[in-house]
Parts: sequence; structure tokens; C-alpha cells
Amino acid sequence: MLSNFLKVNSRTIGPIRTFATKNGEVKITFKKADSYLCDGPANTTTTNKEELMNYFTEMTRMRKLETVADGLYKKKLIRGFCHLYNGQEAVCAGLEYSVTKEDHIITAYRDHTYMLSRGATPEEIFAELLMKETGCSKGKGGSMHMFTRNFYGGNGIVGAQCPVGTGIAFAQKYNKTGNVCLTLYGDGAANQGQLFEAFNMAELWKLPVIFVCENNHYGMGTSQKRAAAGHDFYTRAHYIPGLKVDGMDIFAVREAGKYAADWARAGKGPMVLEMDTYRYVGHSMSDPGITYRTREEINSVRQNRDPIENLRNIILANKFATEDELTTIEDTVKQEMDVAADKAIAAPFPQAKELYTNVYIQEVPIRGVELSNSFKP
Ligand SMILES: Cc1ncc(C[n+]2csc(CCOP(=O)(O)OP(=O)(O)O)c2C)c(N)n1
Repeated sequence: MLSNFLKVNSRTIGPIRTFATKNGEVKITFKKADSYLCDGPANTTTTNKEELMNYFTEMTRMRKLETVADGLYKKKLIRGFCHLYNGQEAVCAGLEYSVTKEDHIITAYRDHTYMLSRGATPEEIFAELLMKETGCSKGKGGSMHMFTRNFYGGNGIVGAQCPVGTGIAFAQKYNKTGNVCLTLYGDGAANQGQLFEAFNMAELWKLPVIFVCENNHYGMGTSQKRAAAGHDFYTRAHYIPGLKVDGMDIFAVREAGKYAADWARAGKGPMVLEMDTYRYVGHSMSDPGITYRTREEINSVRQNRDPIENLRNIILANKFATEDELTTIEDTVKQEMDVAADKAIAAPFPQAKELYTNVYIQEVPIRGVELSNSFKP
């Protein structure tokens, strides 16, 4: 392991924890996961230039998506609720690269970047946020109702996605697909009763579900320290193995995800992954995010643990790209998001008749009238 500090344009970056071998492979060392009822993965892995550039680009896309959404909300074009993910990108990206697109993901309302990682276009996402008919739910769902292939939202009821994700995993086992379901929830949701019901069934039936607690340390304005009687979320389901992972490091997340997916695919049942992460922004748009935590705390995480800056440092230290080239990627991504937002803004709102569609799969009779009249709109 090479541990040095690199100076770029009089800015000190690092420490750098990587070195490239002759064949371009980069060895990465990360914080070892705390483990419970299992050994856990090693704290080293390998990567290469292509992967690093891809990860940097995708995580930059996530951050810019949210920055543009933030601007649209402040212009009052996005209405209602909007929960941004800035700071937590390594969890979404690391998990996505630990499974396949045939595996399933479900989360709560902080879900925009998961749409992106699953393959939805930024335009579909913005259009949904802007209530436009080109949105992924035809503009009828909004922020908390994002859906795309093998992604199930998008749930506004805290913790409600946990039993649903367990059900998706049940379907994988029942249909023998060999796929897993990543079921995400926050540290606030971790105290919900329905999660423990899901834990019980998942372990009892050895379901291929990976419970991922995104511990960003606050549920709305309440610190986990004030809300939870026990803080080791990875040991919460006492009969299910767990890992506590550095959720600001894409490689730590990726390796933990692979470990849990291998475990589940081998028929050993569920696992709980606690991701130690951080959200830079407020809980939702009405929360400035600085009344229950200090600016120093937020700045310290930004400066020392930012998941995108970590990648930038690795790329620069290995001379896989120059600072200017990385800036060009950021500018291109910003342009991609701006163009997508403009297209979404220009799209029409759904027609009024859409209020009555996609509510029930089959027409339902209206009660209290003659049966012959009951299907009339
Ligand atoms: C059952 C239920 N209770 C309360 C709320 C209000 N509420 C919305 S988000 C939230 C905090 C959840 O925090 P956490 O699970 O840590 O997720 P995070 O917002 O940090 O991603 C609460 C209490 C809700 N939506 N549903």
C-alpha cells in the first residue's frame, strides 16, 4: 500500500491508498467491515482505469442529477416532497456494481439516483419530478413513486419497502431465478416493527434478500443517537449475519454487496449491511439541514470522506486522467442533466382523464347502484 499525499495545483489531495501494477490493475485498500456471524470480505480489492473512470462518471451523474433537481425545486417547478441523495452516492453506485441488472432493488423516497443506476434516463426522472406525462410513472407518482425495470421505488411510508422487498426476494426463491433483492432503508426506518417481521420471515425461509441500512445518522432532524436504543444496525436482526461498511467508499460497498449477494445466492439466506454514510443536504427541501447538526460536521465529511473526491484522488494518483479531463467529464455531465431537464420542462402535463387510469388493473364496479350501471364512468 502506498500512502502519500499528492499535490495538484497547490491543492493537497490524499492520502492515496492505491498503486497501479504493470498491467494497469490498481490495488485498493479500504476500511475493513465490522462483521457479525460471518467473516466478511477482505479489505482489499482490485480495479482498473476503465472501472475508475466509469465509477467517477456515474457518481458525478448522480450528484448533478440531484443538484439540477434542487434548482428545479427552488424555481417551484418541482412541487411537493423532494429528498436528495448528495453525499450517499457510493452506496448506490457500489451496490449497483455488486449485483446484476437482473437482481432487484427497492428503497424509500431518497430514490432518484437508484433510477439512474438502474438505467432510467435523466429525462424520465426529471419529467416524473415535474409531473409530466413523459415521466417514468406518467407524471402521476412523483418523487416517491419512481419505478423502472427491476426497481420498485419509491416508498413514502417509512420502512414499508422492507416487507415488500422481502416479498420480492420470496418470488425469486419461489421462481428459482437465482436473483437477489436489495432492500434499502434508513437508520430511522431501522426502528420500525415491520422490518423485524421481515427479518423473521427472511431468515426462516432463507430468502435471498439483502437488507441495507443506509445509516446517514439522521432521521429527518433527529440524530440516530436520540432515536435508537442500539446503534449497531448491522447486528439488529440477531439471527441474521451482518456487516458494518464504510458507505463513503465505493469499493468497500461493492465488496460487501458481492459478499452478501454470494451468500444469498448460495441459499444461506439474508444478510444485513449497515452503510456508514452521510447526507450533505437537509432531509427534504424544507429542511436547511443545519439546525440539528453543525456546519463543521457537514464540512468535515465533505472534506475528508467525499465519495467522488476519493475516486478523483485515486484516478489522479495513478495518472489515469488529468484534473482538466475530470473537469471536462463534470461539465459534460452537467450539460447532459441540463438538456434532460429542459426537455422534461417542455413536455406536457398528463391529461385530466389520466386521473382515472392506472388505478386498478381491472375495471371495478361502482357500489350502491344497479349492477348494470356499475361500470359507467
Ligand atoms: C410510517 C411513517 N412515519 C413517519 C413518516 C415521516 N417521515 C418521513 S421520512 C422520516 C425519517 C426517516 O429517516 P431514515 O429512515 O433515517 O431515512 P433518511 O431520510 O435518512 O434517508 C420520517 C419520520 C413517514 N413518512 N412514515
